[in-house]
Amino acid sequence: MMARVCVLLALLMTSAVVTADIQVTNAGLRELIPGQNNTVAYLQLHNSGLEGRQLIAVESNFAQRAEMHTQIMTDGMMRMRKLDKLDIGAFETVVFTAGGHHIMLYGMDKRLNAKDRCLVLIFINGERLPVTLELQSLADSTLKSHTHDH
Ligand SMILES: [Cu+2]
Repeated sequence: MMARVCVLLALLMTSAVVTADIQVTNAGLRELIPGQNNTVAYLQLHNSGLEGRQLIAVESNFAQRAEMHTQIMTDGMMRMRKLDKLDIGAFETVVFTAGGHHIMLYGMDKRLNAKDRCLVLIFINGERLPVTLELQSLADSTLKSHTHDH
């Protein structure tokens, strides 16, 4: 069922006109910590188009809710804040990574180990860009520094 959703999303993508402007790389999903049902996804977006783009939401087929977050330093503490929109200027690269922007996934179901994990990036012009996330093991040292206790 989930795999069929991914195929459908991919078909929607090919019918969109302007998705070629956004290239997604390093799209990864951190493996769920035992006992938790929230995790994070990271990716890198590059806008190769002449016009700025605005990301306004994210959705996923495996979590109840997905949000864009950033981390800011407040009173010497790193805190997370929800991003309602994110601009990607012409020729700009925006990186979601540990310690910075990230995609928060809440209420993960038991299908985490299914082969396909689709995240859909939703732009202000209505365009939906599906991204397949690679599952990244907790042992991957590049992911260890992120904590999410909110
Ligand atoms: Cu967060």
